[in-house]
Amino acid sequence: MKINQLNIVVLTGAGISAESGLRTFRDNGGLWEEHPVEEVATPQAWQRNPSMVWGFYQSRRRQLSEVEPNPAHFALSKLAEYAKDFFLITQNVDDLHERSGIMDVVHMHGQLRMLRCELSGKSEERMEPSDLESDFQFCTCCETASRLRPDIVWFGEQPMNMVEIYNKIETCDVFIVVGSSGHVYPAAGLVNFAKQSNAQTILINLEEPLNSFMFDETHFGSAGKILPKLVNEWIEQSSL
Ligand code: BV8
Repeated sequence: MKINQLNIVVLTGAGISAESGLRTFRDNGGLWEEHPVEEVATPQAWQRNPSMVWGFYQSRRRQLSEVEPNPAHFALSKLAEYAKDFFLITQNVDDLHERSGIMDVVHMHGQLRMLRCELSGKSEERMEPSDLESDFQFCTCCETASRLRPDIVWFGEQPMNMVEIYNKIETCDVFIVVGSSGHVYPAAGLVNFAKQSNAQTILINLEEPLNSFMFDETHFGSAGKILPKLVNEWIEQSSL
């Protein structure tokens, strides 16, 4: 695969951050085991019990400073340097792709680093120590400061940047998915769109996801081991 001649789109899920120590959602010991989705990741949960939801996200926001990118993140930032065009979409809300050196990351499910004003809908980066306390935080955009919510796409809410995402997939040559169980739509359906757009589809995942039949090429195992090897092979092939 001569990656220096290819438009590459990558979609990552919680599995790429697993080796950094961030819990996935649906694996054993995953986030949803203790906190069923409907309790902490829906607008209804936020209306019903904002303190519980706020506590769930504040603990994940605080954890960001305790984790580092892993070799899988760095392999993608290396791939970005060699590909003709590289576009990274992540379902993850952590900042590990940015911290591994990738400048433009499209977070289709939002970001832990950002909080969103409930009144104006404006998002602001709020990661100072005082922003991470257990009390609710308030905006700087309204005359009377309004409560901030996590800038996260909850179930039943529309994912972000979907027009840009579909446009990029429509013209890509290769669509790679790393570390996703294929449970959540529309993210899990993007591989179908990539195939309709005649892209080669490649999966790197620990176990077989729900949508594995959609992939032309599959690599099962940990992304931190597989991805660096694959990217180096692709770079070598490009220089031949
Ligand atoms: C939408 C933010 C429409 C939260 C997340 C009823 C009403 C409305 C919608 C629906 C409905 N019924 C169904 C839907 C659609 C729904 C959906 O898909 N539900 C599923 C559960 C059936 N989707 C939505 O609601 C979406 N919105 O449809 O809007 C709309 C349209 C217009 C206008 C208005 C509305 C919104 C979905 C987004 C939800 N938010 N995250 C948070 O993060 O706190 S989803 C959540 O799951 C995470 O973002 C996560 O990224 C995502 C997917 O999970 P994965 O990333 O795949 O993680 P998972 O743990 O599942 O799997 C990890 C994988 O990694 C495993 O396969 C494992 O084997 C692998 N792995 C582990 N370790 C490694 C590894 N691989 C490699 N190496 C390793 N080391």
